[in-house]
Amino acid sequence: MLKLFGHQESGHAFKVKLALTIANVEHQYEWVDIEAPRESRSLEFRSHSRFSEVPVLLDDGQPYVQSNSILLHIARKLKILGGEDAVVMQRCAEWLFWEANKIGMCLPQLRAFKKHNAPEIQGETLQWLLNRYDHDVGVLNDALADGRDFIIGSQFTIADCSLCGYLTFADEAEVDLPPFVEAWLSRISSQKGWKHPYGLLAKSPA
Ligand SMILES: N[C@@H](CCC(=O)N[C@@H](CS)C(=O)NCC(=O)O)C(=O)O
Repeated sequence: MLKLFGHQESGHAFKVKLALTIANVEHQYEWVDIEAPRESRSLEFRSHSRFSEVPVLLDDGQPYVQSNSILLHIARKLKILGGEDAVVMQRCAEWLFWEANKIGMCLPQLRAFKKHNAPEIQGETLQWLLNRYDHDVGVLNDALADGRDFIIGSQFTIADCSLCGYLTFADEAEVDLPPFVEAWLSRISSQKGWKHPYGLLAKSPA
């Protein structure tokens, strides 16, 4: 049995929830109050979350942490979303590592700045993040410009789940989406079962 711990504000948790939902994998979901002090979270969550963060996935009681690593586990074990083929899985892993260091290292911070006016993200730091986002989203746009449906090709994979985790919140970060990225996000949101993180990861899912 799978059990996911998450929160609707977390693009990292969204990546995993989206993968499980679109692949129609049965799982339990527990909402974690990530705005509350860490020590107030449930004992089950605390005992399994090595870094005290969501997402955490329990698979038969074994904890898996770090969103992209969880995605690799799900795909490989269940042979879904790219895990059916070793070469596709390798291409997915490359995009997952790229995401963690690129989109995942500017867009969550830009969103935090716009949403919470994060005081540590100002001036030159803010400009650096904006430049970084422009570059990173450009790389993604160029990759999608050949007309492929999803980032690896015609198949929706864990790489799409990872890359869209925070791009789904681009409006809140008040950044632009180039045309091929916007069209790709729209194809993702047309997948059966897709919901915005605010619905999919809510305390009491709609
Ligand atoms: N690198 C981690 C990032 C996870 C993360 O930053 N989680 C945040 C929410 S987006 C969290 O749990 N924050 C609450 C806390 O740190 O107490 C991943 O990919 O899973």
